[in-house]
Amino acid sequence: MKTLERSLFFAGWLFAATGAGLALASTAATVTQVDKAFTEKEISVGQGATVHFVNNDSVKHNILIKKLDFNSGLQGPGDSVAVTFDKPGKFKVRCGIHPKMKMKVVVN
Ligand SMILES: [Cu+2]
Repeated sequence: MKTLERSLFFAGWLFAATGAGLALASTAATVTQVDKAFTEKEISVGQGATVHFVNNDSVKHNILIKKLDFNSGLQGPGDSVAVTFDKPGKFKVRCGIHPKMKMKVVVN
């Protein structure tokens, strides 16, 4: 009986660990800014995910997400801006300096 209980416990633990691993896969993402453009037009992440916007350009950028009331201020070359998406939905991300820089984050 004790052995069976232990086996069930282990199976449950394994399932939980695997589930956590899958959840972790969608809790972080990186988008780069190069040549005055975002490297991704659209990304999908899980609710609660943190997206890192990395300025890999030679000019300053900015991260503006109206729906989240988020404004990073000036983002110099090499600077990374982290944004956590707590709510599901579609979020337009723009650069306040370069109007043509746009992308979308879909939070599931
Ligand atoms: Cu920009």
